Amino acid sequence: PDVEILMAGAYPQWDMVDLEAKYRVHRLWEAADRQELIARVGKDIRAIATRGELGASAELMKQLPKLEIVSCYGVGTDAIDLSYARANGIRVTNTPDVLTEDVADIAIGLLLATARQIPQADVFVRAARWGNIAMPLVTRVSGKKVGLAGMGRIGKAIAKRAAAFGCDISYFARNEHTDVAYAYQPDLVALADWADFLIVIVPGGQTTMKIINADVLKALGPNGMLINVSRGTTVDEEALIAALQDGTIQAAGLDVFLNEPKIDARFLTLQNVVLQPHHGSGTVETRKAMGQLVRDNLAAHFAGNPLPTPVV
Ligand code: 8YV
Repeated sequence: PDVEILMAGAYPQWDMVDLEAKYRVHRLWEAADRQELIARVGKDIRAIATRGELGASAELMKQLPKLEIVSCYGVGTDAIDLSYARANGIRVTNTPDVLTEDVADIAIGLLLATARQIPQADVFVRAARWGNIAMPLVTRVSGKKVGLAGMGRIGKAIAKRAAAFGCDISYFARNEHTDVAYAYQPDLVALADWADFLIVIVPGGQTTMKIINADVLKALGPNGMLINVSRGTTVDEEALIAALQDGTIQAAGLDVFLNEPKIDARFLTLQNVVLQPHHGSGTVETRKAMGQLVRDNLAAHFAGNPLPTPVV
């Protein structure tokens, strides 16, 4: 293999085998000294294979003078400096569609787990409390009001599932979506005030930074629950932790956090949160399709063919 690629984070073995057969792969995450690796091989790197949460900074791309493409294993490209890529003629690809159903599944799974306290009930049984004390009564999901912050591909898939539970659905987004019949609510505080459950599935990045703030949480209220399957950056975590501690909201189900995987330790002490290790797309089926799409984009690029899923 003569094309050199830099990988920002690990992919499953089936992708590594294929990538290593086709390219000279440099594993940034395994380097004892990343700067030394970049200094040594950076001048020959023509592609970065990254992951949604790792992205590619301008600082990294600047050190790769022959960089042509950044292929992201993930749909969210908020951690990739797209304006730097655009300005420097670097192509960017992502993995849309293939993960939509799984992320929508985990959103509903987290909603059910949080409201019905499934993890807590599991602990209750394992700790042999059953029969000695009563399991606390929990909160119904079916027929409730679901507020969605975000109505993109994944938002629509979540809404479809929530509708099957007989829930009323209203959504916040930058613009009204004319292809859905759900009620548009351009005011996020008003949406939170209306909703029993607020599910966050907006893209990450500057425009959605901390949009779930103290005002939104206050409006969601003491019976309200927050589900986040987007990015840690969309939530003001200080405000969320305070709201969970003092009962401003009832509970939260979270798949994403700031500083993953070294998340704020206070989350681990809270009984009213259900935690997931950023695993919305983490099924064998979806991860195989994501890896295939990353490999297809790289192969198309180096063959001079149109990219299957370009972002830039
Ligand atoms: C991650 C994601 O990329 O698609 C996204 O935007 O956040 C995820 O699918 C996944 O954890 C792989 O790194």
